[in-house]
Amino acid sequence: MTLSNALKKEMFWVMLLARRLDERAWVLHRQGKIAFHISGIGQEAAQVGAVYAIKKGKDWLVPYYRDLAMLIAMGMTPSEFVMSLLGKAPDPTSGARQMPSHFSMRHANVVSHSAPVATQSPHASGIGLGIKMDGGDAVVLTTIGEGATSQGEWYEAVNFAAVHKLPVIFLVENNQYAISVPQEKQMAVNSAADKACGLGLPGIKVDGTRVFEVYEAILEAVEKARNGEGATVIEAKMYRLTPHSSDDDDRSYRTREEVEKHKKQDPIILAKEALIDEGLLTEEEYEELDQKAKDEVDEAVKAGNEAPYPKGEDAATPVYAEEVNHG
Ligand SMILES: Cc1ncc(C[n+]2csc(CCOP(=O)(O)OP(=O)(O)O)c2C)c(N)n1
Ligand SMILES: [Mg+2]
Repeated sequence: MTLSNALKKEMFWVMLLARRLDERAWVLHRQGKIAFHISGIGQEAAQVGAVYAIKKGKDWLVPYYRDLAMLIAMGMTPSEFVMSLLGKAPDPTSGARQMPSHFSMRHANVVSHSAPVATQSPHASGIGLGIKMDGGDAVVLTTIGEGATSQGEWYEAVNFAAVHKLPVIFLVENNQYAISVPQEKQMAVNSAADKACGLGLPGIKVDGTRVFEVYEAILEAVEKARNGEGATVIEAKMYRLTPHSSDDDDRSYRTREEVEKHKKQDPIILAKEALIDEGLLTEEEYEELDQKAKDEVDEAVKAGNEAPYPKGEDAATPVYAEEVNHG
């Protein structure tokens, strides 16, 4: 399916909104207003391209902590994200019990993950098995960083999906670092996609800075999975443009020159240029969209500031069962 012009512009808008929201989270952290932020800056193209290739609400998404733009594409509002950053009661993920960026949206089939990296991958294969056993035609999209593909859980999950021909797309967001560890110290192959052939699956490589290329690659894998042809591993390569998290100082392990070089491949700039080249966007329209994104983020922060904190006496609800039947 080729994307309509309207959808292309919508995808760009989601990327831009996610970027401005992510940038504001850094500011809130440096102002001492939030405890923690883990950023998706530089990964928006892969995330938004992937979501537009699945059927929202029908298919399943098992994301990881960097997927802010993916969640915005799934319909999470900026204010919902800000609620989780500020630890306010309306946080839809957990009512402020979970760390920010451990996303879930029950009504949209977005499944929460745990903090140990790669534990989401077996969950995705399990959901895929459930779909297959029920005879359904939904698919599961799950994401992971390239570093976490060194974990046993990832191999187990991909192997299981391969053996049972499960409808799962394993999207690896290769941002070239696992905190301070560069890719070449993490794996002996050039791409996480190369690991797929040893497990009997196709391994596809795509430029993760180009939103429409990612969309095409994921769509092909989704159609295969929906047709009963099994799982695919896709590596979208990009660069983590920020430190690992608000608690990391990346000057200790990479040069400013390296980071600046990669800013030329910023997926927002590339998507903007692509739309301008196609005659779908002008510089003036971009400025308007950008202002709209900033205004929406301002509104979200205002709503977050005005929202109440959870009540102390509710802290353990629903973390622990109210009644436990030991019989
Ligand atoms: C099992 C486990 N080991 C270590 C950590 C600490 N940790 C959190 S994120 C991370 C780096 C993961 O890198 P990558 O998979 O490339 O994802 P990225 O953060 O670069 O998106 C590590 C080591 C963890 N959360 N879980
Ligand atoms: Mg990484």
